[in-house]
Amino acid sequence: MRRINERKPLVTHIYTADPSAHVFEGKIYIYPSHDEALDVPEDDDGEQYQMHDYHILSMDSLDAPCVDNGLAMAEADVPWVGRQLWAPDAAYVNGKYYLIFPAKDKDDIFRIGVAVSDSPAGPFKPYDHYVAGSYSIDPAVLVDETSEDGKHIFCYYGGLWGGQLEMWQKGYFDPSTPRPSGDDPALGPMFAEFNEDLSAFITEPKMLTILDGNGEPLKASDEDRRYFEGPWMHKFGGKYYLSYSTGTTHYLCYAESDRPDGPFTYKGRIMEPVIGWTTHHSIVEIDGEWYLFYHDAEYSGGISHERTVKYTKLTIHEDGTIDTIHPYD
Ligand code: FUB
Repeated sequence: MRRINERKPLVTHIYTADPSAHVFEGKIYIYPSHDEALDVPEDDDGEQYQMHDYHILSMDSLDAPCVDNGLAMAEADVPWVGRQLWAPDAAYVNGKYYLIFPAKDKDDIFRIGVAVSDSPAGPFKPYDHYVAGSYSIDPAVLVDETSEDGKHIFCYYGGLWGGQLEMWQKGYFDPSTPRPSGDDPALGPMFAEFNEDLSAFITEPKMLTILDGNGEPLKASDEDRRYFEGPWMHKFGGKYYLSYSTGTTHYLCYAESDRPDGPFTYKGRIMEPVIGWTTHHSIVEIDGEWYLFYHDAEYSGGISHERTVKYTKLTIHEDGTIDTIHPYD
């Protein structure tokens, strides 16, 4: 039996995508990107994703209406930003709420920025600089308060193609860098630890490895399993579960590790492809049950950059394995 809001667009007055869901102050808050119905030709660099601001959504419960809390932060508020506010996440640390977002700087290079608020709904005031040493897209933050050595604020990020991750393989930004292919090891998401006010990384960013069942790194040609974009991290039974989109093959997959920085071992598929090119999600525990927040382009009739966010129940078994969701069954 499905809940009344389950697998339905949570709001339709604006297009929303890339939902990062959290429970803050007893409510469900969703931090999406804000798609715009612009007539921009689609390309592999994601020019069709011209997003200019963020609106935070919230629900009193999974069965309550979803509320748009209005403008939370706009491109013009951020001194270092040139364009394209893509998929954000949020975190609560020491009494403050943080919006962690990717955007292109004035040189058209994706960086990661942070903005602060006293309220989970914003408005968010951005730091005047991007996080030094950050690049690429799709930050996801785990505030890990249950690790053996105290609290950590981990950031996972990175995306291929328009997300520019391949362009940093030499250690500096070079747009002509060839993409890994064939038997080359696949690129993985980036990992770094934030300081307490999320104004800087306190570790050198490093790329995470995802292994197959034989302990070999996934290959670039393994497009059904290799990382593309949209990382998320949840902890379950003391283990770390990295989930992500495979991009070109449109799956949401997951991999497991005993450590936050891997190596991770590929475990399986969380969701079959949705309508639209992109798939991007978050996983959150609400009242003792697990839910997947995701988006698709069903409401817009399949227009890839006119997406709406949805949620559905996720079944996680005691050993951490996750049942695959068929989104339109
Ligand atoms: O929303 C813009 C981009 O599309 C995101 O950063 C990717 O994860 C994909 O969903």
